[in-house]
Amino acid sequence: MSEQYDSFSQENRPVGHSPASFAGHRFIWLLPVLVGVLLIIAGSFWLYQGKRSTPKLPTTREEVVAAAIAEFEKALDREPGLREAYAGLSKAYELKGDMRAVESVWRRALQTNPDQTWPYIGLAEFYSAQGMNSEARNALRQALAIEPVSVLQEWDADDLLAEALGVARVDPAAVVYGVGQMLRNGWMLLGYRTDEAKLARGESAELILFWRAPSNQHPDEEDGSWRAFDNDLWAQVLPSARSVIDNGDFEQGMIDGAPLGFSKSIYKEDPSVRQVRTMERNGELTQVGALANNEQNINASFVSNAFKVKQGQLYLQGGWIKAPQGNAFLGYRWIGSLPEGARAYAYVASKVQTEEWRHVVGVAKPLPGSRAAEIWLLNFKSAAPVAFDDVFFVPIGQPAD
Ligand SMILES: [Ca+2]
Repeated sequence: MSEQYDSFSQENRPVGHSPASFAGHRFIWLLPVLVGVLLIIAGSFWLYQGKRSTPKLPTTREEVVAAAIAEFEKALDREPGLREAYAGLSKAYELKGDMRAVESVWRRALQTNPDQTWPYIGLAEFYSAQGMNSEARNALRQALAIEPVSVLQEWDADDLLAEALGVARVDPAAVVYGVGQMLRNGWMLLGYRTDEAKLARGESAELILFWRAPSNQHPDEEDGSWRAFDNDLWAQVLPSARSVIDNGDFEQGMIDGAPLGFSKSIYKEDPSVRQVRTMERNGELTQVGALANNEQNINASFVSNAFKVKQGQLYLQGGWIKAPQGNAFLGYRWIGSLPEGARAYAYVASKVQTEEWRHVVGVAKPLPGSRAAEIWLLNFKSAAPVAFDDVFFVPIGQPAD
């Protein structure tokens, strides 16, 4: 029975920079812009309504704010889940100087959207701006328990995460990536937090995975790495995860005409197509594996040295791809006594074409009978170059069979 998770091509937005400080939400600059626009819209709507009913137009700032409040209230009557309307309404009350009303706007958002993180984040922002840091932390703590990935991406809530996990601290260099991959056993990998550069270099790194369990299910083996949150949410803490491939960051360059660790290919391309180049990625120069396809070589690959795999173990595979015109694949092939007719290879990202560097990731589960595996990086049916960097393949145990 084939149990591969290759049908979920993950195309995650990279979060390659640190979250904003606790007091400074990363997207805080968006709010005045958003509110400005909303005030104009609300104002125009009010003007339009006003022209029909009464010639009196809002002229003073107080009148415009009052009109905006009325419009946002109307919008919320119709759509109580409208995050932007709460943001606009809270800003309008702030302009009015009514801070108690701002707080109650977010309390209302909470009541009508109890399973969402954004009302807690709105509340945390408000408290934080008021210097009410313990209230802000409480709100964030609750948001973390609902869905930690987006909260950790938007806020520097590392200390709250450490507290929730019962550890002294979490790796400050780690970054949070969203995944959202549902496995066949019903467990969903929401995302993870790690220092991928370390993994790609072959060093061990802290890896924290966030899972949503099927209703009321627990991990099969609740060893010390699993922490239960509310809402069937589980965090899996691997203090020293390690990638099983060499030179996933391509920094060790070429050896005998191929990138170290990627001596093989599944195609017969001219060797000159397989290169290590220096390119810019996330603002830094770095060495990358390039498959410089051309009209004579439309299929090319980097195949890693084979490595052992274990049954009962899932693997997290990820990497970065740049393929402005190419057709890039990132995947793996299982090796061993595989079931009759099973397809040995699969991809966590297929047919990727991307102008900018794109982060891709997915979970792989060894086929029954597989004892080893190799990484496949392909540029398939394309006459244009593609590049790969920070490729990793990390054993992560498994929540359940
Ligand atoms: Ca590199």
